[in-house]
Amino acid sequence: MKTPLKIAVTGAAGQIGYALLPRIASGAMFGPETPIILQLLEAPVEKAIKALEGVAMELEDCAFPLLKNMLLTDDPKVAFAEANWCLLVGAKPRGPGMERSDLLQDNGKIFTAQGTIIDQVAADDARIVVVGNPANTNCMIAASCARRLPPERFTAMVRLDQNRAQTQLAKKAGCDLTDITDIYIFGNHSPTMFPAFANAKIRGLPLPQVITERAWLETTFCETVGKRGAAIIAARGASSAASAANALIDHVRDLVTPGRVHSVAVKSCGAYGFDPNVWAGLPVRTTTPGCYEIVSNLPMDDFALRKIAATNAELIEERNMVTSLIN
Ligand code: NAX
Repeated sequence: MKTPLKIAVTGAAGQIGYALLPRIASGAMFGPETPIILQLLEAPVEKAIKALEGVAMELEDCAFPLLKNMLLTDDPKVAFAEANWCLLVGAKPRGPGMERSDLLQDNGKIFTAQGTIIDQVAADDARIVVVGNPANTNCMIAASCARRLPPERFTAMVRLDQNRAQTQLAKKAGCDLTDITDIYIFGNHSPTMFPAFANAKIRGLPLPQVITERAWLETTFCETVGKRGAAIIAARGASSAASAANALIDHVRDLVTPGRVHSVAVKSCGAYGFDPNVWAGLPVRTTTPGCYEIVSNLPMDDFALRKIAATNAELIEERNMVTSLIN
């Protein structure tokens, strides 16, 4: 049998954790041949640890053949020890009256600490994925604390936005979801992100030749995708959980599957005019399992360039709010 992969998951007793862990343990993330060990981290709070014990009991009761062991802890050094994948979901939610800059500061501190510890104790091949918001900037902070692990190992999740965009386009065109391809997310995981519709395809045809209502694409479509998280909170009374967990499965599965082209927030290195040191959603092509290259040659019209400039400006503004946390 293969050596089990060690998967660290933070915020494991939260709502995304609850939807995510059974899917990882069932093989949806790493395939049906890869045994796994889950290393689950929660905040050092009695209620959270108790809830985590309950989640672990349920995972035991699922009797997943691939799940070889579980470790529950409130100590990041234990959770990240020799981990091959570190899925950083846990973060503080924005409280009443809290400014965005306060959230950036509070959550930024979590990612400084976790980035430092991951760099010290995780496996040599460790890959880190940040989901906790503000995901792009938290990822930049965590990567800045690493000395051993290079920045390209740190990615943040914009896949939920890609999946949302794909569905909205299929609904508008009245086609099957799988007919929509090449739709990628540029920039921040926030309402400023840009789903680059002009590069998308429907059954291989350029999307604007099929959905000819340019005004709908520029306004309704971009706004619906950008504000989908808020619409779900308004309807459900809680933020996206099942779809976020599903997007993380897609993010990692596509990162370990050579040839896949998908949206991932990575260090931009200046692609498409982004500041070279921000983590921006970009199309990447997986080269070998866990490695990727940025797809940097897609044409961008004036509208796209303006949208990219706006989301880039927001990423720079976020970075300016956390300069004290960047190493
Ligand atoms: P929950 O509040 O349900 O769960 C978060 C969990 O993290 C809690 O159990 C909490 O105890 C734990 N936690 C807090 N600080 C921790 C720390 N220092 N170490 C370990 N655990 C810690 O939130 P949930 O709905 O699961 O969302 C988690 C994060 O995902 C939030 O930041 C949320 O904003 C973000 N999201 C990101 C998305 C994306 O596409 N990038 C989409 C979904 C989601 O909104």
